[in-house]
Amino acid sequence: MSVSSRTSEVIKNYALEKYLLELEVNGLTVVPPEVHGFPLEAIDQIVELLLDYAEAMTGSPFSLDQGPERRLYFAEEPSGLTKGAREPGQFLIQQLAHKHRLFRDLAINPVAVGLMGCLIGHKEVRFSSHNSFIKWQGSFGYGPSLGMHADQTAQPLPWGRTALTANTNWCLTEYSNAGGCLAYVPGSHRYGTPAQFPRAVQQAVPVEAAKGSLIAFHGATWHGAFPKKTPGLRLSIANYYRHQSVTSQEDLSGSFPNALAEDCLDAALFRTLCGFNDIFPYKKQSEKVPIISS
Ligand SMILES: O=C(O)CCC(=O)C(=O)O
Ligand SMILES: [Fe+2]
Repeated sequence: MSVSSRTSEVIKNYALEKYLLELEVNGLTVVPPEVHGFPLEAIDQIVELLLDYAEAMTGSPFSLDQGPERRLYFAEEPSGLTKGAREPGQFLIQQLAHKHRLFRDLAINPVAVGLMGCLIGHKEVRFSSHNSFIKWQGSFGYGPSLGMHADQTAQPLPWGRTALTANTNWCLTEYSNAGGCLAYVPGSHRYGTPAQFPRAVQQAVPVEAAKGSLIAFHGATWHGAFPKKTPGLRLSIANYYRHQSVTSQEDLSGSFPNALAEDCLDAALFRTLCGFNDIFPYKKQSEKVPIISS
């Protein structure tokens, strides 16, 4: 079955019309666990895995209630959203699909992929990256800008109606304003521009959501996050998707191991979303060569 026909079935089977309407109007929607169907027990397992990776990567034990047990610092100036942060309040665990089957199963959750397909195009949607945000208490966060941005900002203007990238944030812990949840500007995907200041901060609203929720948003939607004022961890996974014509953040089409792609709930879909079947970028002569006829 093609990704396209699979997707329209998913919309019908999971009754996603309400969430599609929110994406259309607001540029973001929150899908509760009972709708997306990814089991909460699997979310709990994922949390345990991430706490273990966080300890292995930093050397500090991490707990949901306390955050990192030891004081951490960046040996080098961080880049991206955390650039200029006075002290680290979060870090990213990258390349999750390499690490455990559960992360691959999450990335191909039919509701997540269906919604991404509606924004980007069912045939054109591909993986871009699979990252976890490990965030703990800190009054600064992303600073006064709240780190507001649109994910597809690297793409040249004018942006059209079709999303060039789109994102899912899986809330592995409860999302609250004081707990440092995602911030976004409703309807900003229609402005068709990178985030503008101070408007992006003035109009930002919190995305509060229960543990296990799936937040889906358009690549043009202005978003960031509030500082985490409460103790403990805010854990999320950002499974980020792209239009086939946009470069991926992680090199999945060229170097993701085939054997791992086979080991998930839907290997054909996983391979398609990696871009294994795409003609570009080719890695050897792809056009036929004429030979001398006898
Ligand atoms: O939760 C956050 O800190 C921001 C997430 C974000 O910007 C993203 O997933 O693109
Ligand atoms: Fe983002």
